[in-house]
Amino acid sequence: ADTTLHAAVDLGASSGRVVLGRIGPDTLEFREAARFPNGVINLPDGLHWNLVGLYEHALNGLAAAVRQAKPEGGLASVAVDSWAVDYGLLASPSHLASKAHGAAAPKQGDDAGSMTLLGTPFHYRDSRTGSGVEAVHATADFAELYRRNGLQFLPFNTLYQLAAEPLLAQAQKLLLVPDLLGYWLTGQMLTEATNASTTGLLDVRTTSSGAPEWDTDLMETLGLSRALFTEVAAPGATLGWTREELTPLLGQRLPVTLVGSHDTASAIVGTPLSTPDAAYISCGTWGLVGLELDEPVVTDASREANFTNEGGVDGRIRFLTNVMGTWLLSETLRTWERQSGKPQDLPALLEAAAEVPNYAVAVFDVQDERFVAPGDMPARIAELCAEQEIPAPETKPEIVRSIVESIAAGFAAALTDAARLAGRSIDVVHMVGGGSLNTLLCQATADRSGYPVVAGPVEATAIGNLLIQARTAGTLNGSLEDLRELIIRTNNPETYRPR
Ligand code: LFR
Repeated sequence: ADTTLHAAVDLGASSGRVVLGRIGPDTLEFREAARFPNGVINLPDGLHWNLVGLYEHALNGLAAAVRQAKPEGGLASVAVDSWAVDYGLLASPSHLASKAHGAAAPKQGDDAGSMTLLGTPFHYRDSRTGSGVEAVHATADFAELYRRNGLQFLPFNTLYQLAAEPLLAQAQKLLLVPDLLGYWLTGQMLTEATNASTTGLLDVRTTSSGAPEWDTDLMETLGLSRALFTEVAAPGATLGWTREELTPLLGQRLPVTLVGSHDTASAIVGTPLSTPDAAYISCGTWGLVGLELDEPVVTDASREANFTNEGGVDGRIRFLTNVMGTWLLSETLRTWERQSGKPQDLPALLEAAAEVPNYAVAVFDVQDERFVAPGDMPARIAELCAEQEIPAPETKPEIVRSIVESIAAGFAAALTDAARLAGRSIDVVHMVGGGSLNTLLCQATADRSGYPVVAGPVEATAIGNLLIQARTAGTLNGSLEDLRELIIRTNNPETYRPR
């Protein structure tokens, strides 16, 4: 057959899914084999993720995908992607014992097959990162860091988290979230390149080379041991086979391959960029707004505008900035749910929001830091509006409309910046991810930016994950443009024209 079946494990901040896809030169079909909730876990020492729970859901989802694929020829591979920057720390039992007894550290390579997860990994929205920022900037200021790693300032970039990490002294290895799941699946440790680029510890000059490298000098400056990190491997590499111990559950051993394991990297692979001047907005919890470039832009202007040069698949550069996405809306709904004890109907609220007259719409700065932590967003919006002396939205539809318009205003400003900083023009904007279903947001983004907005696919991340798996399996070949051709041929997008 000229098609193969693959399973994408795609973990987002508010939900995870296992997507089963059939891919071939003329085929791009997919369906959800499993979906499960994810979110912030509030513990006495801060905000965390339940990664072991996610692993369990992923395993059960993979088992379902294996069962569904069996009569159709079986799964050719699986791959994991997730949000960026967060990590688990690991150590072998003998390493921990020697630390506890004050003995000499064991030899390198000790028990690499059976390392223990230390503690409960933190959520990037945890506020401990504040002290990490101060500590890092006291050693290397932001301008120096930007020159080396090309990353926008986000208080939760991995290097800041590590400066505030209570378990660092005990750790032997650090694995980013998708790599940690990959380790639990296969027993093998690698750091996938696109996600590694979000740590702040990769040398930006190597990002577009196809062979990204850690910045070991920066690690040394920051007091981080190179031994804490594994080798960096590019998408398309094979991580390994699922562990024998998982076969009773999975039914067979499966090859686990590396794709763009940073969800945004996979989302951009899965974006049907239709012209050389196309821009993108990958809109889920965050709105990642920018351009795909061949070379990084590490200028004073790009640093001041807080644009990042993250690594894409095939050495592409994701030149983008993080804008507030649907987080503001979902936290607002959560607040109302808590207050009223009743579930909130988002489609009905969006419909009512569309009828709100312009004079009742407040456009506020969605990038304000107070929106990062979970909590009562309507109250924070009212507070911000009062400070800026703009009338605050009052009714639920007014609040929803103001949030949508304010996010769209943030998107429009970021698009203008992207074009200016990269010295390019933009002729079309592709909106992908969950936000592309929000017609009010798509239209507002077209209106406020002046560019046509082409919406979809919703599942760009899972598609990007599946396409790179299929290319690795030899079912597809060619450049990202060739892969995107397949999406363009099989996808039927909605276009929003600026009014
Ligand atoms: C989107 C995303 C962004 C990253 C943020 C935190 O899901 O991966 O690209 O900045 O989450 O990891």
